[in-house]
Amino acid sequence: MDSETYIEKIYIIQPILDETYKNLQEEAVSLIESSGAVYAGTIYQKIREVNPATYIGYGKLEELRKRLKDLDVTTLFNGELSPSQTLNISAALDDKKVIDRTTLILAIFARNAKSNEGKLQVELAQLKYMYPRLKGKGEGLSRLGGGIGTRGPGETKLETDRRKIRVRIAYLEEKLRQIESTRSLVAYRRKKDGIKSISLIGYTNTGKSTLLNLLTKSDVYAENRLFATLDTTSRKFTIDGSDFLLTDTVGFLRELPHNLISAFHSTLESALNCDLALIVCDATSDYQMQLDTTLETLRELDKQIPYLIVMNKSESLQNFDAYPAGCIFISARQNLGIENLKNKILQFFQSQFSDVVLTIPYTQIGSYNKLRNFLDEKSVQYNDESITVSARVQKIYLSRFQSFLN
Ligand SMILES: Nc1nc2c(ncn2[C@@H]2O[C@H](COP(=O)(O)OP(=O)(O)OP(=O)(O)O)[C@@H](O)[C@H]2O)c(=O)[nH]1
Ligand SMILES: [Mg+2]
Repeated sequence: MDSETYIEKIYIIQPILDETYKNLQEEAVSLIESSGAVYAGTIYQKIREVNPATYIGYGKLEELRKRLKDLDVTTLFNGELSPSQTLNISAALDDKKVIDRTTLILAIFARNAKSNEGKLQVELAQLKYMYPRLKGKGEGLSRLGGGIGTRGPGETKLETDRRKIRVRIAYLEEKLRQIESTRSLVAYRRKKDGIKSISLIGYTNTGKSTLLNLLTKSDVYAENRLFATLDTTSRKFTIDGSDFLLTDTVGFLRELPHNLISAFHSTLESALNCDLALIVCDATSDYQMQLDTTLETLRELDKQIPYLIVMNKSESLQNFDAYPAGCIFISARQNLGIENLKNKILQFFQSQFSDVVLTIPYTQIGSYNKLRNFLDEKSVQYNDESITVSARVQKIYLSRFQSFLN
């Protein structure tokens, strides 16, 4: 099969577990389109009890088998399947290729990974996900043909045996560790330079990259599809003469599988290591779900960062009442509300920091040096008995400097 011209058609199996199933199905259609495949249809199944062997019941599978009999389609189970469930469903559907939501998202990630690190991360996640699935079959994945789950950075490795995969996994993990240690050094230098960092986080496709482009006059890839951004990009920008570092990163998705979050853990980690987060939501879509998903993901990653809520795409809103209190309405595409956003960012930093003048007797330089990481020095003046330091301190750290305050 020629993987260049082959366009995969995907049929969705949508389990009905609660009332969100319709939204999940629509999202699956967007995921399919974002992966470069074509949506072919959906079969729904209300789940009263999960069948451990095939998740959905045999009756439904037989109905689906008949429906898909003469079609060249891949079936997407819109949830997570165990390796054996995947194989059993495939067997029940005349050996049709079966993928789950994680495999589909990984395919999108593989397609969109641009940086070296992004590619390594995706390949690692793909191999880890594939590994137990290879086991069940006892043969290479090559029999599955082209398309999702067999494409991407891992492609050339698919013919290799399990031992080679294990070696490759170890190699990728080591490589990523090296990249990460370089990055911590960069982050450390930045902290030392005292530039405040702001990260754009939030649900996928809400306009984070568009906002980065607008604020920093950049040209990062922004597109109407899910997970257009995978790599973390940082750019400097200035508000009223103050420099900030703005970071754009991978977006979130409801029920994003855990192994995907962990695959991108170090990428996210660097973005979430910021002084302020702007949580970007799409005001024209289910913003409450987007916000909840984002806050939930931050909790899972154990990140407590101060944030402002930015309601993007608000250019044609008629009613502003139903939105969270204090959120900032903008349109990144039409450059609306941006001055207000900048003011809110400045106000935030002004409320977080105090400008202080410290007097440090030479006899206490040692104890002052231990605290220096907690402030940004603006100027230092050497006197006979002491030094005088003008600095900016986060209010939460102010008490540590009590004995040096004039
Ligand atoms: N109507 C409208 N569309 C916008 C606005 N801002 C961005 N968009 C569109 O929303 C889509 C997604 O924008 P991106 O900037 O790629 O979104 P993102 O949050 O970076 O998405 P991912 O990187 O895929 O997670 C694009 O088609 C943008 O043109 C806006 O203010 N109004
Ligand atoms: Mg983006």
